[in-house]
Amino acid sequence: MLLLQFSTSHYCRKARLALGYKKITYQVENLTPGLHILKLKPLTGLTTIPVLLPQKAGEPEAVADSTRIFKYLETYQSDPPLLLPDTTQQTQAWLLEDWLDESIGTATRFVYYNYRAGEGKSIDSSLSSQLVINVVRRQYGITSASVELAAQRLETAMNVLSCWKTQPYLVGDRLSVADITAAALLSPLALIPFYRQTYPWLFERIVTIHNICGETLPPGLER
Ligand SMILES: N[C@@H](CCC(=O)N[C@@H](CS)C(=O)NCC(=O)O)C(=O)O
Repeated sequence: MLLLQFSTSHYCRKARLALGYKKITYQVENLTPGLHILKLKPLTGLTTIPVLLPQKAGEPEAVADSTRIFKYLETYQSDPPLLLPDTTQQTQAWLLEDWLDESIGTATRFVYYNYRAGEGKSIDSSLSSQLVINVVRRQYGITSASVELAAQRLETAMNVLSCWKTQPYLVGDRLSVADITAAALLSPLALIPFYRQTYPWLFERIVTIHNICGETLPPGLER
């Protein structure tokens, strides 16, 4: 299998965590932002990564979108399962997955790039890095007003996810799509001191889930 990705994308981290959890062997191809559209559009009709290419007869040519990748991987190899046996719990896990994917992953992106362009500039103050950050900010419409809204959404997310303080999994009694999605999509916050200091439990869970899935820890959490 081949995963088309941007190396720094938290949505691609989400796909890698699922692949790692299932111990599926795969390669990655890092696409160049901007030029990625030329490759993806004809392949998937979309412009976003991650995209998984199963590269096997009888399998789809390309699976686009991290949620579809979860569903595809579950049919490709059911063990260990990403889904919970109880249907009510699994419905709740998909609900969390969708909310994290559509709302919180975007909020993380806004707060993260805003930080990297301001207080966190010293993480990489090179011209090329700041250029990329500014292109991303323009591409996604990251302004001080939209960052404020995103930060409020993250505050709500921390309340919703605070059950992680006392229990290892967000839903049920084993790892699910909800845990993997939260661990990936909130991981960029590890570089922001406010989140590290205010929500230490979040980063403990993120580390544990990366270890379970055999995925390299995100920047800020490496040992
Ligand atoms: N819902 C999508 C979101 C993926 C997404 O937003 N990917 C971003 C990178 S983090 C992307 O490909 N951006 C490039 C573009 O939109 O052209 C998924 O889960 O796969």
